[in-house]
Amino acid sequence: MAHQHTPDDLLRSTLAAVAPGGALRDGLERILRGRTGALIVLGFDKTVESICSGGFVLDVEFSATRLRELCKMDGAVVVDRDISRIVRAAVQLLPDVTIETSESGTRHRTAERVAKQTGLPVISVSASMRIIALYVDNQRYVLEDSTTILSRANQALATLERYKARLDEVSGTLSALEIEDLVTVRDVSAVVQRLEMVRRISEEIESYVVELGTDGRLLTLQLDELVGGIGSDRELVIRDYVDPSRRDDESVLAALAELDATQLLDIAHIARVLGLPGGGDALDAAVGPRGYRLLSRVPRLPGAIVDRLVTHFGGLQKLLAAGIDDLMAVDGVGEQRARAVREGLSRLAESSILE
Ligand code: 3AT
Ligand code: 3AT
Ligand code: MN
Repeated sequence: MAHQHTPDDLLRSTLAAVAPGGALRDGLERILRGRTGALIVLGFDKTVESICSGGFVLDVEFSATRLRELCKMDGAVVVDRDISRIVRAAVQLLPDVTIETSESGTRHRTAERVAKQTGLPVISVSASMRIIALYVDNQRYVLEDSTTILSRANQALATLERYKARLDEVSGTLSALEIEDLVTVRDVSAVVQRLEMVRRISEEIESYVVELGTDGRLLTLQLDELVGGIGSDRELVIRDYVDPSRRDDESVLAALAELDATQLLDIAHIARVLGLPGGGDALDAAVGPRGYRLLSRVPRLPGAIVDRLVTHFGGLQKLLAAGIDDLMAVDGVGEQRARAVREGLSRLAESSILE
């Protein structure tokens, strides 16, 4: 596991470490079947050392079977941060008793306190309740079996499919309006809204993928098929319409990610995040794209050339009106490339009108 910065990252990487398909999960399942229970600290540093009492000092390669055997003894097992070696077994952990814990049994109280005191993930396998729990900072996370997670993931996938269909609709409309120079703030905001909704549900599915480990392979394929390439569209729409001198792409994307569910449904709110006029009639105000998104649909056009074309022409309409000679005035655009751009844009214009 890499070094962590936020609690969410740590939970995510811990979920990945215990996901099905890995040796740690295999060991935990064996312990669960053996009904012996376990208390495992994922990481060994000065703090952990200072709260370890008794037990054995080891330095053996980690394996599922070794973990299972060592957990048959009373006490805790400590493994190193990458879960490659087992460094202590049968130790009594003596965390600071003034740290609050909401758990009841001594194993679980200890697990929660050790996680809080050391900042390292701690796993408990309950002998009596037959559950595997992760303690990460202040969070407790009970692992579920893959069937349960998969059914939730499949529901999310069905939602994603609906969102994606709606996104395709509104972005197709945007393309057509861009070509006809009829875009309003509302049309842009609707696309940004739908892109964000798709991003959120995809992120949820990605976290299931992490948790499912090897049981989530099919899910990854389905997710990629639905949303591959959408990430760049979010940036392209923003670069098309947000004034870069007023706000940068990153902060707009961050602001969108922070909207709550109600704000996300409010088109005027989205318009304000984009820095476009939002209130009342302002949603019907006309706006025009710089052309990044549609130029990205022209095959084999390098990003540097797209940038130069946008800077040179200053807007999609001027690009659409440009002839071969006008295009060739741009640095790096020879006759062949000028024709490719011209044909690419014409083809987009034709296919948009047909929709
Ligand atoms: P056995 O010989 O197995 O009975 P042991 O010294 O090996 O005793 P365990 O670690 O198996 O003890 O703990 C058994 C139970 O004793 C677990 C817990 O319910 C209780 N226990 C142990 N230490 C404490 C404690 N400090 N406070 C309250 N209960 C404790
Ligand atoms: P179960 O749900 O019964 O597995 P529990 O929280 O009720 O867990 P117990 O008091 O029954 O915990 O203790 C079970 C074992 O947990 C006993 C010992 O092997 C281990 N354990 C408990 N406290 C500590 C500790 N401070 N350090 C190391 N091992 C501990
Ligand atoms: Mn117990």
